[in-house]
Amino acid sequence: MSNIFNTRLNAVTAEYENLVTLKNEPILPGNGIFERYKNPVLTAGHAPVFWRYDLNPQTNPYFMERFGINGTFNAGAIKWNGKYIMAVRVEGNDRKSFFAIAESPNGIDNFRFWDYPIVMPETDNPDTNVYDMRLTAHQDGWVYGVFCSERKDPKVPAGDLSSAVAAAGIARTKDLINWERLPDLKTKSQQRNVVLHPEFVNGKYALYTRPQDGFIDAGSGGGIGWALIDDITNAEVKEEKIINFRYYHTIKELKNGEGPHPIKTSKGWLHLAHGVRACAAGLRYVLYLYMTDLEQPDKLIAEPAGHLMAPMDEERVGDVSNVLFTNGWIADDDGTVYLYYASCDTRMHVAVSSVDRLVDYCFNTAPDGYRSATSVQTLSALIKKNLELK
Ligand code: M1P
Repeated sequence: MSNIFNTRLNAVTAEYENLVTLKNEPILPGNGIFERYKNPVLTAGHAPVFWRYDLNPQTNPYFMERFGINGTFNAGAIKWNGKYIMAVRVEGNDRKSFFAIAESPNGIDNFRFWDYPIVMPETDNPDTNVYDMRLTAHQDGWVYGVFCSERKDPKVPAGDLSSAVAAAGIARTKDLINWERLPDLKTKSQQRNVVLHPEFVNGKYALYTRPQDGFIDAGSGGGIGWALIDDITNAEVKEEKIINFRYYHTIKELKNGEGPHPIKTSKGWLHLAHGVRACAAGLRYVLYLYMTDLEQPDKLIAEPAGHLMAPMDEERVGDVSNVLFTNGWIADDDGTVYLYYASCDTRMHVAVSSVDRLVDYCFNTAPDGYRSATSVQTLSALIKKNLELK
């Protein structure tokens, strides 16, 4: 083996091991609603050395990278055999995304990828790109992965190499390794951010949807939708209604989308979503919470004003700036919630809270009054209450 091969192999391996074994710690005191953690939980550097390099000195004498990883983000999440699992959107330098499982013993650090990425079967109309998988351990016994399947728009002129069509791909598994691909969701509009509710509703599968006019524009799609599905093996949206609307001059003015499937609590279903608005710097993606009724998951019962989390510090920097996006969280049996979120389509982070704290936040943070004057009323009432304590 050449010197250069050995030197680089050792240095790259040491760098990888240092990164994946880095202990994480909460950033305190935080806002009391959740604690962010200091280090990202997954980065491109967490991709195993044997994914990125040919380890044979005969065929890679300079120990050069052979398969570049650009980002690890927008991960679904699930607790599986006592481990904290993310189904990560891994994006190669070639811009193609694929899914890979990363596992941690404690949910906050030491995430390591399983050896192989997920081999997601294709349909008769192969996807160009797949991403943003939501995992749902459904009442029917399967674990479903619902994700965005992107293909070139066949209807545009030949010179248009950007227009695309987004649809919801559906697959299911019993072991997170072998996946059965089901037909894509049939729907009148394009769809992204489609999420399977974990329980049957009126004996049917239930989906959170996000109807959109175009690949990027939500347009006339009014927000997060809801649809009951007769047959998940041939899923079709026959009726769709909006359950979480977009509003003018809010954090979700331009578009929104369900995050992971909601958590069932004694006070209702706890939902995590993203909201998007436009500004001079481009699109700004933030995370927000809302709650729906336990018996009627399509009925909104609480929604605090504004964002739960917005990009801060180095979370602002990455391939697509000013973006926080989430499609995975885990609620442990003791009520601890691990909220996994991506920054700037680049890396994954974790914030930790509890079901009780997040529900308290939802019911005790004032809803949006949609006017400056109503915000002043909310603030003044809090100030008065506090000053009267003195
Ligand atoms: O680049 C930000 C996000 O943009 C899209 O999300 P949405 O359609 O909800 O705005 C998706 O491409 C998502 O993957 C990406 O993180």
